[in-house]
Amino acid sequence: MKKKILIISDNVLLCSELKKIFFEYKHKYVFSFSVSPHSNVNNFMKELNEKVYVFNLKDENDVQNIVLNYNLVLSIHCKQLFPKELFNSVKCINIHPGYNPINRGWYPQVFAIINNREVGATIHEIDEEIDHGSIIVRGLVEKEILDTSKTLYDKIVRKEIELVRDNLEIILDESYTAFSPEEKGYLHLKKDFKDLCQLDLNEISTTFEFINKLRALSHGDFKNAYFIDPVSKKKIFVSIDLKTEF
Ligand code: 0FX
Repeated sequence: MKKKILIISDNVLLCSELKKIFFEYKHKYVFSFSVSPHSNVNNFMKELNEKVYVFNLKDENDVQNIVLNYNLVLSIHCKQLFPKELFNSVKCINIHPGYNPINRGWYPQVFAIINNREVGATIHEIDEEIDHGSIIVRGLVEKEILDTSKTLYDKIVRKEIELVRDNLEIILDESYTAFSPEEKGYLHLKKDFKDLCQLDLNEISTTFEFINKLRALSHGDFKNAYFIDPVSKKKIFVSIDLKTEF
């Protein structure tokens, strides 16, 4: 009998990139795709051209369904927390867009720019703490002065795809040797990102710190950094565009 792998995701683009790699192993494994209740399942089905299930990991029946029907769960930027009833019964592996344990949690590249920390991608086993379980493989990406959140994120996603491509066989047959993170590291939550977005017009910092904050909060068309106009009281959104001479 072929081993049954469940992919659970909230990131349709990455899921569709990784599907091509997963399907190279179709002769040995059965892959099923699923999303969280807050993702648009129709969008996933259209993009993946596959049946896509919806699993609510807060629902005991859904968790039992996964436990009974799958041999391995792969989380691809799944925004739900995994309950212990799930990861204690089935091996659950997470693909994280940060270098554990340095950049655990929300939008790792944002905090890596702000705090000038190394950043990359990690594939790890899921345990009771966020982005904390034993590390299967991880890799760094180069963070440069010209990077914004967007350009650094794109490098991280490329690293995630590379790590999956190079290690999928040992992940699927669970023949890898995982190791514990060296320390607790740093964990950032969604709230930390939201707090960062409001710029205080009276805050005093160096220009370098301010440029770094704007780089960290500039991500394509997303309206992240803002200040409140003292006159109109409206939010005014700010982002930065960096170029070299040549
Ligand atoms: O799927 P994902 O790339 O990752 C996020 C977390 O960063 C990650 O730690 C967690 N494991 C995963 C489940 O969720 O997030 P996203 O697709 O919502 O956003 C991608 C990038 O876009 C993000 O790193 C920063 C940027 N972004 C996104 C939103 C929604 C913004 O700059 N502003 C935003 O409002």
